Amino acid sequence: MAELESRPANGEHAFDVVVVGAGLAGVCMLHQLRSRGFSVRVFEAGSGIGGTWYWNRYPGARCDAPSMEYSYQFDEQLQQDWDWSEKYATQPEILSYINHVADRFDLRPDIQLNTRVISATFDAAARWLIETDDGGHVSARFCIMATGVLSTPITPDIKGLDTFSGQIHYTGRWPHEGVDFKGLRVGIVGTGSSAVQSIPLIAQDAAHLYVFQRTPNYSVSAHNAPIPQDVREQIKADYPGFREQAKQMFFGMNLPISEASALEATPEERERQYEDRWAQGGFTFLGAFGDLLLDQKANDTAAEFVRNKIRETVHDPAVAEKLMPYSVLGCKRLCIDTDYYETYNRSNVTLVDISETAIDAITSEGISAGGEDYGLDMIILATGFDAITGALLKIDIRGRNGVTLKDKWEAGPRAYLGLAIAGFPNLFTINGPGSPSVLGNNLAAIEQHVNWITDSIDHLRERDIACMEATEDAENAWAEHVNEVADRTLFNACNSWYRGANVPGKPKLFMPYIGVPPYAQKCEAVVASDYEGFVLSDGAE
Ligand code: N01
Repeated sequence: MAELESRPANGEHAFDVVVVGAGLAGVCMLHQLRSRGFSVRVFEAGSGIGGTWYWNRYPGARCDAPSMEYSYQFDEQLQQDWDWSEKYATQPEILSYINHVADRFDLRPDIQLNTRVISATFDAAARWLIETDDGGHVSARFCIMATGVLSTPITPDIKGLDTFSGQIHYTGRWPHEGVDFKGLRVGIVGTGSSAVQSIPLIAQDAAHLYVFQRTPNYSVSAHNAPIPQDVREQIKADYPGFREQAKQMFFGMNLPISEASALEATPEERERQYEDRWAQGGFTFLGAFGDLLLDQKANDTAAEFVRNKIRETVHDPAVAEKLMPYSVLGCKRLCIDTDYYETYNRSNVTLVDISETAIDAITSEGISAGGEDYGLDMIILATGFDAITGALLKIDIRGRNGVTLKDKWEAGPRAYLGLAIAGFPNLFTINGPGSPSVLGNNLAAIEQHVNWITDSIDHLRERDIACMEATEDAENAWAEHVNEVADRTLFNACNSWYRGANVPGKPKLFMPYIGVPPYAQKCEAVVASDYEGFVLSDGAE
């Protein structure tokens, strides 16, 4: 094996690769690199591995992609041996799966927990110098950011937040010991996926639950259930074929999208299709017609169908009306629920509409909104994340000539293929801005990136090339293309976190790439053309 190091290793603190984050991405990255003989150190801020599934322990947390797909595919025996219990796995089950993988492949010795990376600096010798919050320093030829796309919770700017005398919990930083709601008056702020998953379970225990809703979201029933044995066996009989089929699907998961147009269908046919997809549950609803995310009028028909489901489910028409979104269905990530709308029929649940009045303040006693004071013992903030770029920009990343990533991305994030950034050689981002990442099966997207990065680093080693860097031209052209594709759809039609619209001051730019198969083809074409859009060099300035 050719040596990667072009200068003497800096004692035991020099690695071929440093990986930041030990969630699903970091764990997979470590395994793939180590299996090719690279020395790797993974740093993880948490006291355990798992990333999203380590932090988000709120009641009801589970994946919204089917578990038979939301799992690694790099090892056939692993996917044969592991049995998911339900169609959509719970957070504890996913976390135990990640821990199983770490043990099975003996990954823990290369993962340093309780250690946050605070800076990464590209030096004159073409190495990344990594500084950690425990005062540690290591160097590596390559630095891979596996920092997660939804890993930096937002603290909402609400007056008096620090004056509340009861408990405050963030869904994205849930206490490991769990939370007891019994007999408590609980207020939850936010109605995105985290709230939609947790509200039905909190309502079962709390004395009273107040839901503070600024914007209603569309939610589709998961119809979650144990995975029937025959379905499990059928998939396992040809797991690689099942994965391959998913890769050909537009969102990279087995979510068939009809080619038919909602507008050309008769009202009866539309209703039949929507009912059929609704009964299947989950994201499959979005595939009922091919034009739902392309044509406003087509989208309106699906949106009205969901509003009718809300009308049918929620007994109080005034509450039902408040729960109905009138925005474009799907331009914010659809929520997938179990008994969400049904929960508003409980006598111990109150929906507080703050769309017009906002929350005036949090006081020591509770929440004041719309001239009313809601006395509370506990506040839960399900207020979302600084998505896709938040975790990257928390680290002081400096590329060539000391340029910081923060400055480079001042007007909005740009990354070639969502993988690499001009001016930041040998730095890779897993599921970075400009890659499909959250628009589909996030774990399949992770694995595609991990494989591409591993192959690229291996390729550099074989050819004895020190540095790989995206060009600005390629990066700019890709960023334009990402937005052009988004503009052809309805995805830009609302203030979603896909566009950074949920974070005050964040540039509004559509971040994920829409379309898994064309994206994967582009990544393959780049390799086939000897890394078009990259400069491969000896690393000299
Ligand atoms: O966050 P969100 P989330 N006052 O940003 C409200 C993934 N996920 O954690 O819409 C009052 O969707 C905000 O209101 P508005 C999934 O991809 C996956 O729920 O800005 N309200 C909104 O209602 C998901 O899309 C799973 O008006 C305030 C809510 O808080 C993504 O994570 C499970 C406020 C935030 O919703 C994010 O979901 C959970 C304020 N000051 C999450 N500030 C799976 O199933 C914010 N809000 C895998």
